[in-house]
Amino acid sequence: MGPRVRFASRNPGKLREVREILAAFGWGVDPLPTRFVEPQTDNLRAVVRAKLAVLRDLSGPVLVEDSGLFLPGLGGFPGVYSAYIAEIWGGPKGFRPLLRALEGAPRTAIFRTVAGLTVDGRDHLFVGESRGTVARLPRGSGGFGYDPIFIPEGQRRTFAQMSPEEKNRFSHRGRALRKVGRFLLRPGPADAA
Ligand code: ITT
Repeated sequence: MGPRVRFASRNPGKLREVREILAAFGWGVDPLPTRFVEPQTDNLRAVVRAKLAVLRDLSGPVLVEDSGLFLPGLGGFPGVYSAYIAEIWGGPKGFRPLLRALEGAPRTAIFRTVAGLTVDGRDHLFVGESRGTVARLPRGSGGFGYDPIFIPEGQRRTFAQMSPEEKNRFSHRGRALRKVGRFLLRPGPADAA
């Protein structure tokens, strides 16, 4: 059995993607279901550092991540509140209030992931971004969360209309986690650019 990292998250969609992405680096991923009390902050890095602080005493590498959809047309909303907004407006409701709020506003969108890895008591952060636009109506049934309304730059389909491999190629999580994968293979300075 190859090397393994524990991933502390309660989101099964994230777990599936993190597994697929790190498998390409020869790393296995074990779930570590953890309920975090997230600090009230508008900063993904601060959320990730707070998650890592809870886990630092565990042995072996432990991974967390926090993601958000930032809409410049709505002043950056929902951003760090993405999980809460998905809970009340997502799923079968199709994010209708969010789509309505965007009518007449710029539809550009940035999906951002900050991944945090703690190894031997030291924390490392890695950032990944995917730029794109918000679709006028939800499309597709793949992925999770905001995938039916996010179209990455240069594409016509939403993340939810793509295969998992295709989404990972363009996604914020794919970009952040490939940095984690490279770091796990050859630890050096973390790439948190
Ligand atoms: P954790 O246990 O890992 O914290 P979470 O779902 O609470 O899981 P976040 O706070 O990072 O995680 O949630 C951000 C929200 O954005 C949440 O509703 C996700 O479903 C959504 N989201 C995150 N990554 C996404 C992706 O790749 N595609 C679509 N929606 C995504």
